[in-house]
Amino acid sequence: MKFDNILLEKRAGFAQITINRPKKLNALNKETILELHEAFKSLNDDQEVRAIILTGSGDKAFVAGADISEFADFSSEQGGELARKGQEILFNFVENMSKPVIAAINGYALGGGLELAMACHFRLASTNAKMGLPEVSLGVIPGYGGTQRLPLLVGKGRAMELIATASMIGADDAKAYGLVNHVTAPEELIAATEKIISRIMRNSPMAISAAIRAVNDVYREDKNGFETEITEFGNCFGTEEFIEGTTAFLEKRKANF
Ligand code: CO8
Repeated sequence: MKFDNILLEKRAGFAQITINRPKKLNALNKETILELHEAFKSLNDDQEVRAIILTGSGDKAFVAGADISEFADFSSEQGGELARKGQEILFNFVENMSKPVIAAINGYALGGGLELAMACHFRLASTNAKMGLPEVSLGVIPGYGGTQRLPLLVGKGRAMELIATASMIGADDAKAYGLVNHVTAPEELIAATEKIISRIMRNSPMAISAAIRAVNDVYREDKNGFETEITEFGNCFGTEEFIEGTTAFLEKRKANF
């Protein structure tokens, strides 16, 4: 697969996607969103890939937002359609990936950029990261899930303040808010993310997928997360990975997943 706007690199057991439009601070244009969809889709089906890092190219930005030049003259219908399609093929798609997707926020994560990071399963940030949803300063609101995911991560009051003031917060505040899990020096960001992935890779990929589905159902009104948990829990029994995991424990050895 050939991409013009992203880089896709596979390493031992995991992959890294780097959004690669540094001159535009990695802003998400239509093509980039389509390429990201293709890349995530192929990695979701790739049994050799057990986790994915998502980051931005250059030392300034993760993603500085949706590409404003593309929607500045849109009608109300076109705007709604852009948001709907983007949510479906990228933001919700990432959230429902069967393996952990980790955002390594290496600079500005604004608007659609922060929304993309929030659709990932969790986030790390470098000390130079700046995060915010500045859409109201453009006369529009977050359209890629930001009004929904930010309150879930940081609480309603903080989300309302961030959105209404269109302000940015730094990495330490983001960590205090629960928006990112860890803060590192810029040059250590990818290594720190890989370290977490190496711990993920010791565990059962089948069980991790099941856990992602169950955790995601906390936030879905059409699902009962407790029921999902019971079903997914039951489904683990009898699988090869469950047999390997429990047998390894009883034999006092490391499981080989
Ligand atoms: N879209 C398009 N181009 C951008 C964007 C963007 N979001 N952000 C930066 N760029 C471009 C600049 O235009 C500039 O291009 P050029 O060199 O050709 O003029 C280049 O990137 C470098 O940017 P700056 O010169 O502005 O760099 P600075 O270091 O001076 O400033 C900032 C960095 C503060 C990040 C500044 O670029 C900025 O404010 N960017 C816009 C941030 C923003 O408002 N993001 C939210 C966008 S709206 C959004 O994401 C909506 C999501 C929901 C959409 C739902 C569907 C409609």
